[in-house]
Amino acid sequence: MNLGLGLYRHMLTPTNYEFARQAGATHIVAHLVDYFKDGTAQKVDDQPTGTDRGWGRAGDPNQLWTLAELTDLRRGIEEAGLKLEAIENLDPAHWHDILLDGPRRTTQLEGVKTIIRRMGEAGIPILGYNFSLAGVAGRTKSNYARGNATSVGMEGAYDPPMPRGMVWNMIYDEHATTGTHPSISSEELWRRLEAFLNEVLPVAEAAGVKLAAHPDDPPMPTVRGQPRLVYQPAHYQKLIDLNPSPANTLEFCIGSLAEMTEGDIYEAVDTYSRQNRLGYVHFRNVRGKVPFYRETFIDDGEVDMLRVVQILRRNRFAGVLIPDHTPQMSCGAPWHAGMAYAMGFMRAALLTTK
Ligand SMILES: [Mn+2]
Repeated sequence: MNLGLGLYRHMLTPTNYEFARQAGATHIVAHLVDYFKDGTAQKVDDQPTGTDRGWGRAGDPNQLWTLAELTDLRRGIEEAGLKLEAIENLDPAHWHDILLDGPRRTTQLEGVKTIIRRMGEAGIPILGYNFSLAGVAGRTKSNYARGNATSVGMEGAYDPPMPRGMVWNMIYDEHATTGTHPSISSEELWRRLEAFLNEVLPVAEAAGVKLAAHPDDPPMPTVRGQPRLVYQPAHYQKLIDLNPSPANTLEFCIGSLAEMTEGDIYEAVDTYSRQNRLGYVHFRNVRGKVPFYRETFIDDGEVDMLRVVQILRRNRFAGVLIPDHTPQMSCGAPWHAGMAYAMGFMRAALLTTK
């Protein structure tokens, strides 16, 4: 089991690679989607929460991540003495009509296959994704965590209809006609996911890349009036059972799983790690359940994180843990301090459960 750090696009710099190594990381998970592009006055040194208009604008629909870009990224990280374990998330610009079953679906499926082939060629083993219409929306930010630290949470359901031109909490078409996306059924969303996996997993397998599915964040049955896929721990089994490919894995988010109203977090960790289906792990802690929860410092939530590591160890999980999100610490570098704090805890957990 290895310690990693997730870095947002604008943080993929040699200085942050040094920071990761200093904090004990051996691996990096890179976000290539720019969540902060033209967003409404969001701080770029914290996880995005956004407004009713989402986080910001999606990327260029006509520019897929190139082989050169991916190879340079991997090389830069290796030059710093680290390994690039995963790319986290697809750009809504590249797959909005796969999510929405829109007119560009076939073209975008080919685009995603191209990205996966290029990742394989560039030597990047995992693509984390979140198959969601509303995306990570409806969360609030306040001084929720210990010592008044700024953190993210939820203060009730969030179901304003989703404007046309928006998906995955980003704007992919600023010129979309006014109006909103009609709500679809849960069955329809599962059908779209299954069709996506059946198309893409054979390509991923051939390319030596694993797909890893994040559960819903926040794990509500609906957000913006649209259904969610994995908002209870048992739904992950349904996703795994859709396709037996070894490339069909999970971006296993302890925080999101702990926010779910059903199930037991330790049982969930045991069930899915025993099946050898974890791509990588988002290692974070929370208090409460949807629709009222708060992200906490790693040692201050309701989950016994050391017990989680022990279960992963027992089931021989050999992949990477990253902190996912942490509260912001009061100092000159709130994001970095929060991450360093979580990683120190994780390093100790990994050393003492061997
Ligand atoms: Mn997560």
